[in-house]
Amino acid sequence: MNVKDTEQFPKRKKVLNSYFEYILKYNFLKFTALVILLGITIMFIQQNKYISIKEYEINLTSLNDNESAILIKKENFQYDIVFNDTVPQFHKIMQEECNNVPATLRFDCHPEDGASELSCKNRGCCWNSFNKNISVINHVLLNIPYCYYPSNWSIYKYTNFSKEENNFSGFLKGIKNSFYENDLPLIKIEASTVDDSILRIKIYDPLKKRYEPPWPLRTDFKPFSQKDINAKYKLNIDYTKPGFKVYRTLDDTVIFDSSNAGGFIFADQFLQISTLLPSHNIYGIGEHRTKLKLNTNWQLFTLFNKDQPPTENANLYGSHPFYFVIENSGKSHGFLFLNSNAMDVILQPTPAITFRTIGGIFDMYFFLGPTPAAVIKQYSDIIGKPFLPPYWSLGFHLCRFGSYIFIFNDLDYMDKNNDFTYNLNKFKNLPQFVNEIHSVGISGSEESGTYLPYDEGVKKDIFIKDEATNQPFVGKVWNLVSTVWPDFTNPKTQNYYLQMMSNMYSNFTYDGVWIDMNEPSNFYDGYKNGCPKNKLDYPKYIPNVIGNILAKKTLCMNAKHYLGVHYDLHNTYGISQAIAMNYALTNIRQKRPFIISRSTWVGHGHYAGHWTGDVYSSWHDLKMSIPAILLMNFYQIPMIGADICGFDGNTTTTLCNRWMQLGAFYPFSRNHNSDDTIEQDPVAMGDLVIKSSKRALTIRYWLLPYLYTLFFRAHKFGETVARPLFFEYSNDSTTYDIDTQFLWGSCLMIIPVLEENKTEVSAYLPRGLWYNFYTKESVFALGKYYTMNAPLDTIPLMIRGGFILPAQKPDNTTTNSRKNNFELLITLDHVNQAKGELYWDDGDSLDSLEKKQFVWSVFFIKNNTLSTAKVTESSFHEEVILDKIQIWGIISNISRVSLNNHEIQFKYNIKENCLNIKNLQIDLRENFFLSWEYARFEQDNDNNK
Ligand SMILES: *[C@@H]1O[C@H](CO)[C@@H](O)[C@H](O)[C@H]1NC(C)=O
Ligand SMILES: *[C@@H]1O[C@H](CO)[C@@H](O)[C@H](O)[C@H]1NC(C)=O
Ligand SMILES: *[C@@H]1O[C@H](CO)[C@@H](O)[C@H](O)[C@H]1NC(C)=O
Ligand SMILES: *[C@@H]1O[C@H](CO)[C@@H](O)[C@H](O)[C@H]1NC(C)=O
Ligand SMILES: CC(=O)N[C@H]1CO[C@H](CO)[C@@H](O)[C@@H]1O
Repeated sequence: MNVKDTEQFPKRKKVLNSYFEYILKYNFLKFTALVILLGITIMFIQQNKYISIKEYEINLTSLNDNESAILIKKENFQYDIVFNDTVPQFHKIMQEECNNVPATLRFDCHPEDGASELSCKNRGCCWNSFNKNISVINHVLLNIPYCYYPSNWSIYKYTNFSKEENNFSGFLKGIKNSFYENDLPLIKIEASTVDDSILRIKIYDPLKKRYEPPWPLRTDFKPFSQKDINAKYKLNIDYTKPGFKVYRTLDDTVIFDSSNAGGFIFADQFLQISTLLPSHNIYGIGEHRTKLKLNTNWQLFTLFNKDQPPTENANLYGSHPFYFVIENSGKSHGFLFLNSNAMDVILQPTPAITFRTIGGIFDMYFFLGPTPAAVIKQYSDIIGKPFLPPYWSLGFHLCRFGSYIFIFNDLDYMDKNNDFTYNLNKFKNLPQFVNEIHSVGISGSEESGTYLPYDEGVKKDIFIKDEATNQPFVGKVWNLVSTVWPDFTNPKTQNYYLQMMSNMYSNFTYDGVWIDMNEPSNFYDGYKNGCPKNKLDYPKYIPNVIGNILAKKTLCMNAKHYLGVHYDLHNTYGISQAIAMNYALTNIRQKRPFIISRSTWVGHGHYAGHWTGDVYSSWHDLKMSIPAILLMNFYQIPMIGADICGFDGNTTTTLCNRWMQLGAFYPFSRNHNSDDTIEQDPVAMGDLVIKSSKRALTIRYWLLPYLYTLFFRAHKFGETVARPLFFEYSNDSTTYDIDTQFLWGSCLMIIPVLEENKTEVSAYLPRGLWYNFYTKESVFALGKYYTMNAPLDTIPLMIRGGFILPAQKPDNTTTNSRKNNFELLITLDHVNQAKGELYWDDGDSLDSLEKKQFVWSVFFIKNNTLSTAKVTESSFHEEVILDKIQIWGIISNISRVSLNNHEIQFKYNIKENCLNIKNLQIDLRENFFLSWEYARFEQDNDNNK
């Protein structure tokens, strides 16, 4: 849920264009003062309205808050303006340095409102409005800057640079001031590495420690060595400019170049770095509602965690300052700007990107790929790999915000009547209840001695505090009167939380927790009466946050945490809570914790999952859920789903029907809606929705072992679970912006219908052999769009040739499904090979991997033989029985099948080209091999044709 206050889109930066806007912007008193100063000027303006307004608007609007100006009258109504310039350094620029900057290479030198020629030139920047040709680009969210950095703008220069083998570091010395206060006079730049594929460059204050986030827990870094011959990167510094370049050694592609992109600034509350990008294929910079592939046409993304229903161009619940690029060669690299402050990220058609933050340091990581999947894996090496989920969490969840809040996963209820849905008695004994922590806050207004969480918190002194009084910071969320917030950066909070969660557990043995409102959300903008004037809440530059103030629906930025101020810690509140919750649940239940959290930050997926928040019941939201889910997989939060059928607003039968089908393939599959909307569980939606939900969810439950194996691989290797086509086909550029279809792992393609009443869908099939999941028909695709049938009760699915998927006969719950025998679905590729794997354990133990209590086998087919091999030695206490195998794509008759050299029964379906073998009773804890022979007679017949 969210704070229900509809908000406008953020105010866009603007250039003050008229005298009247100027009057509107500055308060009247100030204006009156100016009027007196200008005296005769006003008369002049009145007399010669048009021209003089046109002229003066520029100079008047150029004043910033801390500047003043005096007009000196000269002859014939000519005036000189004398500035009392509090900016110490005037930058001198040459016109030619401005003229040679093409429009796409303009980096914005005046991101605040009110840019004018004078304020721009005061920063040493170029001012130039556009000719018609340029300004006709319509619908740009961020205009092409009028005020931009000249080609050689720089306020730092390198000193003392050392390039010794084991020491690549240097200093930048300030030579001028930026417009932003408190520029750092001296900064240090330092390079280190993690391995051949990960380079880290840190730019920080060597004299005074500035805030650096404590998460993710860092691995050890080695000093960078330019002579490391294995390194996939090279670093190059041109000492004449304060930037650097990172190259991919293999093909000399420049993957980062900050020396030729304007405006490097390191002031106390304004840090900015830009780089040229090698291509327009860029992904990431979450959490935002966007297409999968980002638009580089002057796009602005703001990162500041906010209780904000997903809409385009808004800062949402999480912050992930990470992107990756597919270069023109098909190779990929990634970049993480590890900084937790509020920031703007700007993409422009150069192509180039700018990171502009208001605190912390520059801590930058480069991931050399060279495939998108390799970039994500390298990223996971730095931020931590996803948690291994309990098996039950992969089931279908149904819940509703209202008087009862619970989640269960049971397909069976669809066969019964609707009353069962909310009949607590029926589900009382299922283990799948999840506790929703409704608001993260603790009520701060119960009578002393009556509310343990508050009393204990005060006693232990673990709440976030007010800057002035040192008392708990009091706001309001769902609690009746007031709310205070635990400070999860205080080491004492972990045990406090453990105690509170244990108390709750003794009443109600929950299995998982769902944390909402932890951006953290507040019904007030800071306090009831806002935030007191202070430099953290009102910095000179405020990123383009919804609501235009940082404290909008959250805490004041000067609120105190154990580790620092809310200004620095806001974006990490959610992850700090997820870490504490993960610790509490692990200790209380001694089983794998399952946590879903709305607020996220870098590395969140190691502790918890996420859902995409308060989506609306609309076709647009259905469609946009796909990029949202794929993007979270990039951030290594594979446990992700959108509220199926939509959370806010009333759903419709046609929408909910298609959404249940798609939602069956969300890694986290949950139907959830608001309390003020119509019921939308499948049963309430009627026969069509029941039918298609059962159909799609039965496939999900059948494939749960495959899904679980994908989650295991994410946990172990930093892979994605749901992924876009280009992860598997990164050399096929047509796949780069496909986000209306996606894959589970390498081979199951999901092609949802995203338009009302459509019963056909056009889907791109990359080159290779593909099988229709329902009909087993195969097509050797040529890398083009195909039209698929999509009856109302069916979601089109395709399986790529060459794969082996573990499955299990589905049952009504995950617990029951787990007890059934296993099956293998095998699709041969064009050379009759296939591969796949199964990871299996008890689904709930904390230490299955450490204790080697699992089965992990790979399967492969070659020369008409299916063989298995264990990946590592392990044991497992239960039988893991493989009962059934189906092999698709066998195009001639089979005469004989043998298992470990013993002949066995089989069925060959000549119409479906499918070999079926049943009643196998193979225990997958043992290796086996199964081979088949083609009927000679059939083959001869074929040959004679
Ligand atoms: C400039 O402004 C400051 C602060 O308002 C004032 O103290 C100073 O006298 C002014 N200087 C001139 C030259 O007007
Ligand atoms: C547990 O239940 C009892 C009785 O309903 C109630 O008084 C108490 O507040 C509950 N404790 C927690 C931690 O929910
Ligand atoms: C949803 O439907 C209910 C019942 O028909 C109605 O009362 C409510 O106003 C609707 N809500 C919206 C947002 O349309
Ligand atoms: C889809 O079909 C439903 C039911 O027949 C109808 O109410 C709705 O208007 C149709 N929508 C579109 C976009 O055709
Ligand atoms: C009327 C007036 O003084 N206009 C000035 C505004 O500022 C620009 C740039 O400094 C001058 O060129 C104009 O003459």
